[in-house]
Amino acid sequence: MEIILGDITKLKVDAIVNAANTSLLGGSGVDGAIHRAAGSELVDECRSLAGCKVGDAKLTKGYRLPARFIIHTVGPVWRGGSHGEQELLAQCYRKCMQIAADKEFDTLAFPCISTGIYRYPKDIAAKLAVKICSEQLQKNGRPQRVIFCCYDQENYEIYEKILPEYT
Ligand code: AR6
Repeated sequence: MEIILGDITKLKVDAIVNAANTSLLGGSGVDGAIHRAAGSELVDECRSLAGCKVGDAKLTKGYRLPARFIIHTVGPVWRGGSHGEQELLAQCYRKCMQIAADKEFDTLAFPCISTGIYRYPKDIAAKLAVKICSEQLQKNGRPQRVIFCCYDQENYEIYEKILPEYT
């Protein structure tokens, strides 16, 4: 597991994860950036998927992205922490890791799901992300590289503190 500070749409990996909404038809934040960079064929494929539930994940091709595939997942909106947010965010990470293992991807990059527009506290989200990915790696032995792609310095510093506990 490693951390990168930067734009996930630039990463040449087997798959990047998109922090989408239940429509899967695009939005702002990282979702908007991914749709812009991948091109309009992406939304055509997304339309055929009939949406995605919170905590679930669905795979598409990467189109014009350097990444070969995109795993679209829908994180929970933070509503104080007592509305099942932890379990739903855990499910997002678990499902994405499981798809990557099933598809035999070597490299997978995550954004900090739910920590933007969906307002999930960054430190709680990061601890959960690293814990779940570590559990999945122990279970499946792959993907070989899991990248936490932080777009802001604050998230990067949070991950820098947490990751050594797991590696
Ligand atoms: N590369 C990596 N991370 C990014 C990028 C990028 N290019 N752009 C933003 N981030 P958000 P959410 C970070 O709001 O909270 C959309 O409209 C950002 O700094 O993109 O899960 C969807 O359609 C933050 O740390 O996703 C949904 O409606 C993280 O990505 C809703 O937003 C997630 O922020 C999902 O909200």
